[in-house]
Amino acid sequence: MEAGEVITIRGNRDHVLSHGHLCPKAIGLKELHSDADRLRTPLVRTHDGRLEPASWDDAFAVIDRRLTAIIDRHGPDAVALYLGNPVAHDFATALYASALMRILGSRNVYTANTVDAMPKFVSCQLMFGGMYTVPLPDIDRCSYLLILGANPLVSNGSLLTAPGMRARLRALRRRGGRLIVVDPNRTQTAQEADEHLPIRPGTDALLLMGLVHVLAGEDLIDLRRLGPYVAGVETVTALAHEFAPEVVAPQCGIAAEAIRRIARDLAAAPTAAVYGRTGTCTQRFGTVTSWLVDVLNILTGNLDRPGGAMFARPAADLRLLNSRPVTAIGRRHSRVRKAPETLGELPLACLAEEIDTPGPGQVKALVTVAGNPARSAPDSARMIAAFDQLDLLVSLDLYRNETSAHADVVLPAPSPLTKPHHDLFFGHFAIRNTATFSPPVLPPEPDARPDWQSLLRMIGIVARQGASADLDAIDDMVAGSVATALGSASDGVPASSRGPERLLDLLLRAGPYRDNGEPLTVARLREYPDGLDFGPLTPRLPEVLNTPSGLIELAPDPLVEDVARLRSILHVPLTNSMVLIGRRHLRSNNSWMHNLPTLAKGPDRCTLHVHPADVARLGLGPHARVTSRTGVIDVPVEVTDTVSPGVVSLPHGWGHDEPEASVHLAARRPGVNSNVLADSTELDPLSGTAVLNGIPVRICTTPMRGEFDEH
Ligand SMILES: Nc1nc2c(c(=O)[nH]1)N[C@H]1C(S)=C(S)[C@@H](COP(=O)(O)OP(=O)(O)OC[C@H]3O[C@@H](n4cnc5c(=O)[nH]c(N)nc54)[C@H](O)[C@@H]3O)O[C@H]1N2
Ligand SMILES: Nc1nc2c(c(=O)[nH]1)N[C@H]1C(S)=C(S)[C@@H](COP(=O)(O)OP(=O)(O)OC[C@H]3O[C@@H](n4cnc5c(=O)[nH]c(N)nc54)[C@H](O)[C@@H]3O)O[C@H]1N2
Ligand SMILES: [Mo]
Repeated sequence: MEAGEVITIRGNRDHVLSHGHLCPKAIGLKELHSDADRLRTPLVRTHDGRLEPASWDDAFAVIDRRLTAIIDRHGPDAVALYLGNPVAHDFATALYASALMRILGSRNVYTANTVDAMPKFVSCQLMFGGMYTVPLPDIDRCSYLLILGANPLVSNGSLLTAPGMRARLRALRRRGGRLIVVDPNRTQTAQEADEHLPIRPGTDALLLMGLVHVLAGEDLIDLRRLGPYVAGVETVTALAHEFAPEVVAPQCGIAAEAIRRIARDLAAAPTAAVYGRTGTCTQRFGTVTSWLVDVLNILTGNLDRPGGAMFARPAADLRLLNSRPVTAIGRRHSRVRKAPETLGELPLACLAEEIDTPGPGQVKALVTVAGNPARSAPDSARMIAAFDQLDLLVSLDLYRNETSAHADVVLPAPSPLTKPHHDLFFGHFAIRNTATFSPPVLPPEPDARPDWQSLLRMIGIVARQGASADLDAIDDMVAGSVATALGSASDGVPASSRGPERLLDLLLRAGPYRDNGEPLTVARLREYPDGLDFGPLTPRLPEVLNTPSGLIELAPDPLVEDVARLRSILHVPLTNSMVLIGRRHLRSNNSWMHNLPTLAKGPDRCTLHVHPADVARLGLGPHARVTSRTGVIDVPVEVTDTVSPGVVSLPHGWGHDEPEASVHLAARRPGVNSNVLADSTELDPLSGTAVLNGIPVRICTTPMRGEFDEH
């Protein structure tokens, strides 16, 4: 900093977790802060249909009037809430958004989970009794790492907070370990590996069943110390019986011999971990695949031991707030297609139809918090059309993006550099137990309000106290409910401070760590700007389990039942139709950060990767037309043999061509919205998660529309 200005952003070498590693997106925060397109004042839609700047009071007066009328007339279910990905990155927004969710009491709660990690959360809920009880590959100590459907070199690790992934994976190989990557794309991570297995999209569950089959058939199962804690081993091995490597190989596109070899290596490795991420989740067998990943960790005795797949012990543990019963799946159903709720929310793929299908219980108002469903949700063309049928759309966002462009009221989020930070959510998924509280770098900008204050005012409105409610009283109520949820783990609500730090304090005090014998608090964390290090992950069984039996459920009924669906694809004849998968880029972040010069520069990113053999076979030119059951797009072709034949890849989050949006730099190279191709009726049934990878498509050559326009 110099004279109140950010000069440069660099990593903190002394930080206990990052050791100075920075993702390029962090460097982008400087440009985000000064981006003229970033919203600095609320916007309200005027009578002639334009979004115009307004005062906070006027914006909330509009929300109060219209939201109250909708709830009065139609009840709380008429109000839907969508929480986007960045909510998980902001402890304050996350805590107040869940309070809003609770107090609103609508069944129409949606989050980015059902286009992301919900399958893993469901499998962990069923197996271990907690959605955040997620095994993490202990990559710094393991000697064999099998990665499926993840590209941590680009994503920086997902449900796996481990800064500096390239160095960690190289260290694994330097110490004699092996890295195997299963991915239809030869990604940057696959290029670092000892072996890359290009799997046919959506068939990982078959491969994993094949591995279980070999472990069982060759007497390689060794639970080690897990024996007393595991139920259902025989059920799982019996299920795997018919999935011999020779049977699954043709469907997966991976040789039976390779499957047998991997099973043997996995069993023989001194320590090993299996890890799967979005490629194993946002596909038709998401939950079964996520489950089988951990079945392998368990059958090889690698769960909960150093070098295997371990559980974090976060300083602030969200599980203390929410010890859901295992039955928290399918208690309610969506109105239109009767899709089951999972872990308190409905599938994002159902939201558009809940808005555009008339009848009792129809969604009339939508509040989006840090999300862009116009680009992130499947069949997003229908989603966008549905926005315009709402009586009220309120968006909390940094930008007038493709979603907030349709809003009636937009509430601007503050620049990240003006916010404090604590990794509340990601503490549950970090490779090492640490805690940091980072105060804001810059003071608040004039007239800026943090998201949590906007949410608090919304809580006041849905609690029928109007736009001028006593916010302190509401905040005390929120803190009281957190303290109550923490139960005996909490010693009550200190009245001295208010706001998100008080909520975080309650969680930290109830957590497992002490500092010099004193409870951990935000004030104490502030004394350690480089973070507090609680050491490497340590074994947590059986104390971490929260299943009714107190055991690890290796064969929960819903998963066992879903194997029937897996069985049904075993002998389906193979076709040579093309399938579409996604792709991420180091200098992009889902649908945003495309407006920042340093991150946006370089070659066009929104291209269709096509294998040379397919280019030749389909006679493709420089542009292709991609058609799915739900949509059509025209996109530039990039010929590359990194992607498997029969598979094409396209990143999501592009298509910055919405006329009402205001992202000027991004709009210069808008790209196309891949999610018009994703079919919102295709879900992983157990988790309600959309199938975003493995979408059947037809591809033909086409001139870009722009080329015609120019002539
Ligand atoms: N086809 C396909 N679709 C996908 C995926 C895929 O791989 N393929 N990936 C899926 C995944 S994993 C995810 S997580 C979702 C993401 O989907 P979403 O969460 O719906 O969308 P994002 O693109 O992350 O947009 C986040 C928005 O939050 C805003 N924002 C950033 N920080 C803040 C803040 O502090 N406060 C507020 N109020 N706003 C903020 C940004 O400006 C941006 O507009 O997309 C999913 N969709
Ligand atoms: N730079 C950057 N970092 C990010 C993000 C970003 O947009 N940009 N997004 C963040 C978010 S929200 C998330 S959720 C994480 C995601 O983190 P990751 O899951 O690590 O990242 P992806 O690139 O989505 O990796 C998914 C991989 O699955 C592969 N795949 C597709 N279909 C299949 C299949 O059927 N089977 C198998 N085995 N593989 C398949 C794809 O080719 C891809 O390489 O990244 C986060 N980090
Ligand atoms: Mo995500």
